[in-house]
Amino acid sequence: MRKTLLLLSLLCVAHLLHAEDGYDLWLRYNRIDNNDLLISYRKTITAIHVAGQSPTMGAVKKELELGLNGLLDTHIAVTNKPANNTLIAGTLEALADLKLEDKPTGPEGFLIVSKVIDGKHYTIITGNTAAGVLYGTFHLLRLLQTHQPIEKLHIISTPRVKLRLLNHWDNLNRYVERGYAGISIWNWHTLPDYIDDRYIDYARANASVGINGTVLNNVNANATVLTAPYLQKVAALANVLRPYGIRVYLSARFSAPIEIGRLKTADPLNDTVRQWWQAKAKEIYQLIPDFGGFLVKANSEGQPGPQSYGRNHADGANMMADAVAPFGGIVIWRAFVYDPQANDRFKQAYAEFTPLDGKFRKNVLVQVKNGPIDFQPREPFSPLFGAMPQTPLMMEFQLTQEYLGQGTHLVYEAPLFKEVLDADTHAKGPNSTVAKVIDGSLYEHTLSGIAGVSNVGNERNWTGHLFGQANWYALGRLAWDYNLTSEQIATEWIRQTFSNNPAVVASIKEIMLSSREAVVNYMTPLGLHHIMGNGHHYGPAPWSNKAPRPDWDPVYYHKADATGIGFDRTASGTNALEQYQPAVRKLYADSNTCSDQYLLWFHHVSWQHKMHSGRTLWNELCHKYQQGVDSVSAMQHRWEQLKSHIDPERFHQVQMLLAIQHKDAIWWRNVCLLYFQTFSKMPFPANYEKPDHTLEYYQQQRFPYAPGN
Ligand code: BDP
Repeated sequence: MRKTLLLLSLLCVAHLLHAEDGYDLWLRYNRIDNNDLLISYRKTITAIHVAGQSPTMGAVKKELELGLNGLLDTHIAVTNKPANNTLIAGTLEALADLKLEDKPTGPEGFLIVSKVIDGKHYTIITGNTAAGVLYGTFHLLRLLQTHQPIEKLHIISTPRVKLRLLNHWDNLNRYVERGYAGISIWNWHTLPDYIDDRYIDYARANASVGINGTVLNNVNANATVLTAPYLQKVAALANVLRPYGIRVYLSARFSAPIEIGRLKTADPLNDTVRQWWQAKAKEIYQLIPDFGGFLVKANSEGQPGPQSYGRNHADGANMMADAVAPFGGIVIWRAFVYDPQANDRFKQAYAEFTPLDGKFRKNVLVQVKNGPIDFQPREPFSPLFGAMPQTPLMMEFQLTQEYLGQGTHLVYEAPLFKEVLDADTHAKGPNSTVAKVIDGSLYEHTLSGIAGVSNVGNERNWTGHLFGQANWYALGRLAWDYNLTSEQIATEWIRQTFSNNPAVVASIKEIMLSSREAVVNYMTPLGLHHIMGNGHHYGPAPWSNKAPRPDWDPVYYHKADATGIGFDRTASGTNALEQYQPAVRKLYADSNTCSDQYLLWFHHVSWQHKMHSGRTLWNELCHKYQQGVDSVSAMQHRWEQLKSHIDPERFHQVQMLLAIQHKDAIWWRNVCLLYFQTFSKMPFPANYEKPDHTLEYYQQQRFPYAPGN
């Protein structure tokens, strides 16, 4: 007895030590801390019955046991024969005897239903496939974690978007490009023999939010990943992820036939090159029968591509698409291209890709970043959305916060994602939202996809900043159902990650929901963009004008001078606006009616320009920068109030990071206003906090080892 007690208390201590370092993400499964609810849950579910034996059903069983034993803090029996109050999980086929009237839809959809059969109460989770059952399982666990009633369930859910992917920008040496959470979680050196538990937990986390694919390596790809020894490693990861409904994809380097195939060319119309890719695809599918396909960055930022051979993106994409088509694979071809010769980077992707609409194979998706430039705190939607009716376009969001304060700023990105998805392209009249382009419904495409550039690394809490987890979470949830609101998603995440206490939920929600506008305001208000430091992209450097190419320089984007500030993209400027439908153009074309948010995206306006608030542009700029700083102070204040409600480790981490964020917000404000003042020559408004340094001081700051560069 004493021995058991000792063991138990040791286990408890171990549990406490590791309990709240963030590793468990939103899958903490701690005992329900509301007694009435706990009692009612325990009554509703007294046993688990899992029908079927596949690896995925094994994952279902494991998760149900882990989740329910933890949440209900009791031992839940796993039975072969369902008795009263059993939770039954199985595919529709396996549960045929139950004769359910309602059916889940699609290959990944699920049905959760409370049913009385022959006088026995059951909670049933079913899907057309085991993957559906898995998604239903996580949904049910989420209901418990967020303290929802479960006695009378009737939930039918189907994902709106087919491919819900993470894109890892992870190099084979484990360096993560734009990674702020340690090194890559993929330990290529010890693969395929060593399977880190983290791989499984990564799979669980993704499955819990419906993410069903992962591109393992950086878009700036190394061809080595396509060599036989590395494919063995990829196959080992595929085996771990498969039970969780996750397929692996690889970024493919276009010149791989030269680099690892010893060919003289990578010309997509060359027969030997085509055969090389076909053979490579065959080799991959022999190892990984459900391999997802290739992601390709071509002719962009120095990457090789079809244009090097006088061919176009469709020629390149189609060659690879033909190679994977016999095996059911797809090619995701990125539209992130720009040209230093062009007068406006904004226009390049549209210019290169719209003429190719209709020329891509059926198994090609073109992946477009949310905005026309590059993951800025706020961008208008990319004009490509709605402009390529015959091509399925996939959305690329960036979870890793390259331009949003990197690893140290708390920025909840769901409002950014939603803003883009909800934007109306007017491509087929009103209500042709970006979301409808992406889910394929606007143009009746069967392929559809959303990708998030991963923010995951090997740091204990996965994302470096604890709140980065919320962005990973939000991507999955929105790809599953983009009609969820940012607030709903935040609420779910907070309840699972921190607490169900209404006051805690409300406070953290305030912090999260205000954070995106805060970062816009203290970095790039009123439509400013791309004014950060070159290379590492950390911190402000609006004066920069010496990058190897002009379109990497902040001065290219803000165009501040004695007359005013902003990029004229109207007919009197580069006319990028022309790439939008007339109804969208109308929103932005007139500097007097264009919303403040996008003003400097589309107009060069005078420092005296009268804003909607009645202030001059200069004063509004000062006001917005200050507002950004104030919002961060408010976030800090709210967090401080939560001290007694959050475990010390996570509380302190976030507290310290918020202090950095506050310091950085002040830095951004001071630098930008001091610098722009050299053009506006206007005084700071009376109540303005005086900068603590001169512009020269700020200009001399260097960050040689800023991460992720
Ligand atoms: C830019 C990043 C660069 C990426 C590139 C891309 O700075 O590291 O390689 O995007 O998306 O934002 O290809």
